[in-house]
Amino acid sequence: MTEKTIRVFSGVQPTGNIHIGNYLGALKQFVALQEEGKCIYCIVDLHAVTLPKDPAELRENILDVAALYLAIGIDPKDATIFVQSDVPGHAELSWLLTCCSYTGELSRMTQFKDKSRGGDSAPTGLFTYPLLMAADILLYDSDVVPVGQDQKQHIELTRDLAVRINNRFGDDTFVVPEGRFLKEGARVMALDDPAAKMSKSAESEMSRISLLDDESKIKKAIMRATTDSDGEIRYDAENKPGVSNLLSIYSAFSGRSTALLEKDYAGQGYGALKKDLAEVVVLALRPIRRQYDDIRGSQELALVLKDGAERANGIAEGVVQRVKDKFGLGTKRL
Ligand code: ATP
Ligand code: LTN
Repeated sequence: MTEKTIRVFSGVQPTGNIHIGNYLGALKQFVALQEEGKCIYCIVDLHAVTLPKDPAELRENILDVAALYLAIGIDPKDATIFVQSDVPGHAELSWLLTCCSYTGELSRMTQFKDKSRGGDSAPTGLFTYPLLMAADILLYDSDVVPVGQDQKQHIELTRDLAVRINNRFGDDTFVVPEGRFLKEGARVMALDDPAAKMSKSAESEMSRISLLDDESKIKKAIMRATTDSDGEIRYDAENKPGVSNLLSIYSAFSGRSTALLEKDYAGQGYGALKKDLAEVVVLALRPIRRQYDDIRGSQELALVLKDGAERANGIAEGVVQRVKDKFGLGTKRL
């Protein structure tokens, strides 16, 4: 086997309801990239508290994400799986990046604009959130960051910060990372409102399919998905967003292109497409659900996270020290 030289990093927030958008946009890539690189997958709990969270629920949600990482096929012997707040370097590096960023560039982040809705009482953590994300990535000298389309702007900011700081302190300060986005699945839309991204926090359960939903719920959400009235199964994201979203999801799960799916379903109605899609999704999620049920209550989970935190800290401490040296901080070098 050839030595894996690229470093892959990504994170998921422990905020419940992990859905097929998270899976198709990000998690599926996490699994595939194990072939290509040394992978580090984080459960970003510090990001989760940008909005108030119930502590007991947060603790459960952290374990849920860890179990899902294992259930989808991330191998903890090879990949590092850990919880962000177990590694102090994230918060430390985040401060240094804060001091190299501008309020203007943070104000332009669309996720901040959407979540704060323009008011001046938006939580400060929501505003500085992208800097913590940049710290997550830069802390591990990451080359590749698999994420959904909605994170593109945050990755660009991370790259801008890395280049800016490298220009000041030298190119050996940070590795400039690249985002990795899939062709199908990078932006899965809500089933009941194809103008909105499928989201963990949407009120309606029918807007999403969570990875742990039971089979009848999966079928119900797909059969009820918003389409249109012209009855033609054709991929046209602009004019037929509902049907196009279903075709994208189908394509991402089956590996069949949307063009081939259009041919398969020529002359058939939306009912047939939805029925088959429900079957495809149920079959794809069934093994994940089974694995998850085995892992979630096991002792293994805590051990994986403890080992992961040690490995992650081993890398992070070195990088934080390197960056502090560049800034002239601390006394380690005296
Ligand atoms: P929310 O849905 O509440 O906005 P989130 O799902 O974006 O939260 P995370 O759990 O951190 O927050 O997301 C994990 C990964 O899933 C990220 O890489 C993100 O880009 C991706 N992702 C999230 N929603 C979608 C979606 N609808 N389609 C594709 N990828 C998505
Ligand atoms: N911001 C991301 C979650 C996230 C992340 C990261 C993704 C936090 N840190 C580092 C990739 C790399 C989100 O909201 N989906």
